[in-house]
Amino acid sequence: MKHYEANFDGLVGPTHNYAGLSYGNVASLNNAAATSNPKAAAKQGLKKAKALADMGLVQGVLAPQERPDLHTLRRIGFSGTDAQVLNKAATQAPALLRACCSASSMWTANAATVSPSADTYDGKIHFTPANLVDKLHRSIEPVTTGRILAATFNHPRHFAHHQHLPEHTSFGDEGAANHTRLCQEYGHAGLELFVYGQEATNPAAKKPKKYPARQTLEASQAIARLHGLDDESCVFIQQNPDVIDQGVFHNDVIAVGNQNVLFYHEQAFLHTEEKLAEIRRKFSATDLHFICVPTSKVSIDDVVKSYLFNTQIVTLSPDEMAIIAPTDCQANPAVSAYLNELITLGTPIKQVHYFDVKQSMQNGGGPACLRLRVAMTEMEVSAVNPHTLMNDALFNRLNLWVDKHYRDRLDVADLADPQLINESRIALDELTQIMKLGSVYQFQR
Ligand code: SUG
Repeated sequence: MKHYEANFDGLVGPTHNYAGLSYGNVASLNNAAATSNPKAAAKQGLKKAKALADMGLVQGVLAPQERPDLHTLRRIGFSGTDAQVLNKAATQAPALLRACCSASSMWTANAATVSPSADTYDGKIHFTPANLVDKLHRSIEPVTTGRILAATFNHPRHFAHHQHLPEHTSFGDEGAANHTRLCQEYGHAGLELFVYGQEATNPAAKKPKKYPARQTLEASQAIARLHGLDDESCVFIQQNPDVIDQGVFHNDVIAVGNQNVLFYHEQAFLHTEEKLAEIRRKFSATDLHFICVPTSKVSIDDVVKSYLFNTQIVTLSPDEMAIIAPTDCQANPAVSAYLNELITLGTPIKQVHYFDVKQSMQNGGGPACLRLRVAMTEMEVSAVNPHTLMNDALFNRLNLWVDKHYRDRLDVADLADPQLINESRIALDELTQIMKLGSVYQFQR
């Protein structure tokens, strides 16, 4: 049977804006209060997704969430009509309103952790939505994320959906952004690498001094248990706390894996040599490529600015992988020189393709943040809701939909505009019909 690694990209929602909500994420803070362009953001994302589908990869789309999140605003005591709720929040608690308006569900690398059927105890693909407790604006995502995942991967024989982990900092979980999987073929059992920022129950363990470590070891271990992964198919690695303090808020900003390739920066992890030895021991095949980028070639500052590691490594044919990079990598002299060299080094990575995803980058989300990877057999692909899979028809339909409903500029002050609620609802109601999702937004009303 054929097997694939599908990418499910988050469709950027109509309220995409720059509110500076993510302490520890340098781009989010630097662009706070800039004017956004939701229409361009959604189209940049669609273009990347379509290009990957055109490369022959299985590509899906995950629907955005409804924002402003009136349900949360009512839950915290704002009452009246929808317009009154918005108005009261805007005047009494503008920071809370901003948190309830983010289009942050676009970064589907944070939607969930996914273990493919080849790795799990029951032969199903397991999904656990990330609780995202570290950031208020993201902590309101997991329930709807779970619904969207269930409406997309909607076949109980093939897909197992778990509830997100308990909503406490001990279980801080940011999903696939801190998880990567090495394997020989996508359909073969793989080695799942869980990278965490801190140990919540061990106050003596190292952790960053300045910025938060969003992922805990306890969360990563809980996911491995839930998904029924055995010890020999997991490696738990601590992220280097010093790089978190320099703006590497998720591991996917400093490392990425695909099949038998692990591409990482020399400063990415703690106890690197020990952990690489564990990977070598547990990864049974011999042709493992550790591609380590030294600081002398690319500094942490350049890593954070360019998102060199927030690239997608995709397999185009058995001996050819490509890197899907943001144009910011091309614009950075050290990084573009490195990438030009990388494709000549004799590793499986032979091509680089650049995409303009600037609207997302300005909030700290590169190409890899915008996608959730799901390794699947041919039969599992055919069990996915077909209306979520990218093709010419869906691409054209979604572009028309964006043209019809999205604004081309949005300032933070515009989040108080009651018209934005109607625009967003009308757009998402139409989208649930296009993607045949059912009532995924119902509880938010
Ligand atoms: O959680 N930015 C997101 C970016 C997520 C990137 N994802 C991965 N690395 N996988 C975050 O920090 C900024 C929103 C704002 O400031 O308006 C934001 O949420």
